[in-house]
Amino acid sequence: MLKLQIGQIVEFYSNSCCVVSEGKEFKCKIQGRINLVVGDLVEIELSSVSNSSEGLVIKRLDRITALYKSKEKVKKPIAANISHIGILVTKNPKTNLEFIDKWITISKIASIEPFIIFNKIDLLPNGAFREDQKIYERLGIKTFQISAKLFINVDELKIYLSKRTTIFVGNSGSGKSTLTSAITGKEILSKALSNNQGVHTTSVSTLYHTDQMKIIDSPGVRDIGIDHLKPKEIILGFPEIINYSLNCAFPNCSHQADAGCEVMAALKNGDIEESRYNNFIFLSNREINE
Ligand SMILES: Nc1nc2c(ncn2[C@@H]2O[C@H](COP(=O)(O)OP(=O)(O)OP(=O)(O)O)[C@@H](O)[C@H]2O)c(=O)[nH]1
Ligand SMILES: [Mg+2]
Ligand SMILES: [Zn+2]
Repeated sequence: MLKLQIGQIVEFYSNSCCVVSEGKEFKCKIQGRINLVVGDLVEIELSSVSNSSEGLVIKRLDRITALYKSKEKVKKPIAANISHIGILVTKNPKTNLEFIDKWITISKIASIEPFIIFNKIDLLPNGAFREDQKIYERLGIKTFQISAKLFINVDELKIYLSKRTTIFVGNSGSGKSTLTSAITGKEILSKALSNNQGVHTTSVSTLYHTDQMKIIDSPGVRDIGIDHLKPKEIILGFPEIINYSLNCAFPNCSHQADAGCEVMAALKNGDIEESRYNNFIFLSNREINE
């Protein structure tokens, strides 16, 4: 006898996965060639007689949201059914603003809310992130300044994450696993910063449930591929540029040297941040640059 249940993928490997359904974890094989990713909702087939913790994924339900990146020019899903992306930003390892703007762009295009977590403030003088914080708060992007290790401002972040499904993204060593552990109370190994570089670095995305929220801890990346985005789509990651571009004198304005360009005017008087403008131009023109 077989029974069917709905569950959510909490870890996905190349041809098997771990699914949580009705509060229980099942190691599942996958029927056929269903394309799956962490966060997917699936129908699983279980044996109704045995109390086994094994099952078979037979169907994927429609995704409410899906976050994509590109790898070697191929579009790949990173996670499904998430509402928020927490971008971890640190001074060590150094996170650059282009990396942040790329993540904001792919999340806005996926209708997922991005926010920024400045981490490791215990190692820094007061106000070390003030400039970066100003750039993003002006855009209405929520920011937090925390120490995942010393639990500074983690409670405030927990309130924000309540009832949401959030994926933490960022460079390797930025503290995603440390923060996931601080929030969920689960023991998660973090990357040791010793000669043993790379030990306990996260290798697969894992979804953790608490009563209040769901968190996905993802492997660190140095860069995020966005080749699947067309140059014209990039502006969707730059709402302040959309705003000013609506008043440019020419509808096909390139926002670079054109007469009557309101974007250039806003850049000159400081209403648009230079780093945001430069990243917008760079990412929009990247096919030409490559
Ligand atoms: N001082 C300090 N160290 C931190 C903080 N958060 C994380 N760390 C340290 O930074 C190192 C990397 O932390 P991880 O949580 O493993 O980083 P990660 O982003 O999960 O790394 P990957 O899994 O490789 O992507 C560990 O040695 C942590 O103890 C913090 O707020 N303050
Ligand atoms: Mg990790
Ligand atoms: Zn313009």
